[in-house]
Amino acid sequence: MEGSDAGDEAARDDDATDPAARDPVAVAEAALDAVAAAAPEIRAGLPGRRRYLDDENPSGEDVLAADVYADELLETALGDLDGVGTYASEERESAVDAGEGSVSVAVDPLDGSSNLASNNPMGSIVAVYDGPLPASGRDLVAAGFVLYGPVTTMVAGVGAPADATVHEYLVTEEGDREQLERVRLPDDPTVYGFGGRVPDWPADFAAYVDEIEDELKLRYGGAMIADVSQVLSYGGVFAYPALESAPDGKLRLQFEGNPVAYLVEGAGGRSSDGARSLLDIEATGIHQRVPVHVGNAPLIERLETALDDVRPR
Ligand code: P6P
Repeated sequence: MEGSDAGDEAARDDDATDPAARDPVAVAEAALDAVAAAAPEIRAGLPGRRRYLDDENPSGEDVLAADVYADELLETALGDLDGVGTYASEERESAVDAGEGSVSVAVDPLDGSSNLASNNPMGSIVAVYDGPLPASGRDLVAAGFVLYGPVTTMVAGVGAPADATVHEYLVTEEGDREQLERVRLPDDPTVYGFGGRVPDWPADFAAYVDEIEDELKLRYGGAMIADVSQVLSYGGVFAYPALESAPDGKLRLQFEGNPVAYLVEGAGGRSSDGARSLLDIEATGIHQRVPVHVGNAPLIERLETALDDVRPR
């Protein structure tokens, strides 16, 4: 190896031993900053990428040009960070080696991208795990989502799930995040939103819906993080439940279930697959699906009672 190359290698080794690169929480903060920094460019690229490509993602879903665009921007933004060793995306079959580092980032680059055709809100989700994938939600050291709504905002938390406090941030045109209020679920719930077709709901979930629908207003928009944002703002419950046709539901644990459970639990709510916190589910694969229910604790407790015999405890 020539002198200059040897020097470069030594510099990279120094970077890899940089204390900040060894501290998962510091890497997690940098990852959230990187997603916020990429958000304006992702948002600016949406208008010209509303067409479907002749392709499917690993979950068998049609892929929009915008999905690929957001995924490539986020891989560059996150993969280059010191301390990030693995990048995984809902749009890619397997995780990508991102160099030295114990931290793995898992992203849904454009959650709810089918809303692009109808010009409804969507977002980018990031889960930051301390360790390899697939990972338990208890290995999260940060989670966040950017919401491309009338205003571009981020909801995020850093630290172990049990210690996380969640805040909303304004994402500026320059890609900086300016902290706003701490996010706490209101005590009195107002809204609910449930995915899947009504005839495809198992009888016990349908019975739960009958029980709570007179108490709450229906808010369902087809992008999980936009619907969860409603729950975080107004209180209530969001679910994409187990279906008769899909007993594990639709949403992915690594990219959607774990991060949204981290955020809702950090905001004082609860998550459940019908029997336990999503954060306690054993990770078996990066695209494993899980029934997702998140919201005010009393509503989740009533759900688990209603679904008592569905998922073994
Ligand atoms: P459906 C978006 O495709 C997504 O993964 C979630 O963001 C959303 O909650 C759900 O799927 C919407 O699914 O069946 O209502 O189109």
